[in-house]
Amino acid sequence: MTFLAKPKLHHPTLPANRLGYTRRDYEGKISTLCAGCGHDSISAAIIQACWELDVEPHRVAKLSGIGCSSKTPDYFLGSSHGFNTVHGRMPSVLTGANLANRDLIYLGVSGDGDSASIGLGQFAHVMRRGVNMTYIVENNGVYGLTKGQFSATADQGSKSKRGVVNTDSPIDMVSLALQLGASFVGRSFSGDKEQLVPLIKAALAHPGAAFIDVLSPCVAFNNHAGSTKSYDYVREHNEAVNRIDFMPRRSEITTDYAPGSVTEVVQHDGSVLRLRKIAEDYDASDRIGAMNFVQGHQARGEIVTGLLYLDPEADDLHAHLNTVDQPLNRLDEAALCPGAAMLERLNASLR
Ligand SMILES: Cc1ncc(C[n+]2csc(CCOP(=O)(O)OP(=O)(O)O)c2C)c(N)n1
Ligand code: SF4
Ligand SMILES: [Mg+2]
Repeated sequence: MTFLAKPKLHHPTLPANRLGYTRRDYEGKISTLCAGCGHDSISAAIIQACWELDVEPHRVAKLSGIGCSSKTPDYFLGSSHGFNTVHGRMPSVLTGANLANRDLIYLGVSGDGDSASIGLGQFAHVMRRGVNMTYIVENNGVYGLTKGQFSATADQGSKSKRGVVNTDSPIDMVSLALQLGASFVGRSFSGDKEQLVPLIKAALAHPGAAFIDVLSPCVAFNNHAGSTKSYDYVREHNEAVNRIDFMPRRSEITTDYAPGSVTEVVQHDGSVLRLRKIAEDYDASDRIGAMNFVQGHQARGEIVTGLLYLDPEADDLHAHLNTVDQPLNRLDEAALCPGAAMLERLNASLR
């Protein structure tokens, strides 16, 4: 794969976070995507979120599949661990890595083709198992990398660049994630950094399966009139239900809000999400209500965005399997090979 390295020069006045890193320290190589591609804005939002959260880059593992979207981990977090897997297989590789080393922050980046077609089964199981990760689908309704075929998220009746009408029903990744048991579900738009950055920060801090569907227009193949994934269409039909402010445990809460306009949700790790309601009738703690709301609005052609569902009591696959606190890849031989007597007892218990 061709790539361009970035010059290492930093401007001396760039602000630094608590670790002493500037935003440049969270960047990767120069993007080779088309100018104006929504995916580049999502990479910028990930960089901003990790910088603001003071994430240590070596503690992040970024994984992806195949597609323009799945190429993007090359363009952010250049000092983090990375694995570009086979098409649609990112979730199982991420699950394995997470089981082996629970100490890293897992970030899965995928496309609508990668996750809703070839990888749909993998997507389903990583969500229902509650793997502790942030899973971002960069959703443009087409297979961008292979020149713009409709993907499974393309809306019925929407038109391709050449005027072909899509006759198939769409798969809504948000509804699927809700149904499959994800404990954090959000939707956003690559062109709305104000909404996307805090959503990514909250997802990274969430101790369970966090899913974000990000509408991310493909300027080469799906940004025309008749597309429902174009910049214009998404801007015109975007219905934000709330806005979140994410505060890590240590920060002092300084912003003032009118009484009653904000709900605070404290997560396991002490981080606080402040949810400012926009839609009065929306309750982000009600999974079934969220499914009804999202689907009802979708039937009217509206795109519901924001933090759509959050389980503040979420746990993850390690809790379900009752694994030890120490990462499995750091267990020594004595722990991994407890001896013949233990094996005998184990075998006896299974007879
Ligand atoms: C096993 C396999 N089948 C098909 C392909 C061809 N292929 C490459 S990327 C892609 C779809 C990418 O679409 P999406 O995930 O939406 O990413 P985008 O490029 O739109 O960001 C396909 C079908 C492949 N690389 N491997
Ligand atoms: S083809 Fe589409 S998805 Fe791929 S880089 Fe270009 S604009 Fe982005
Ligand atoms: Mg796509």
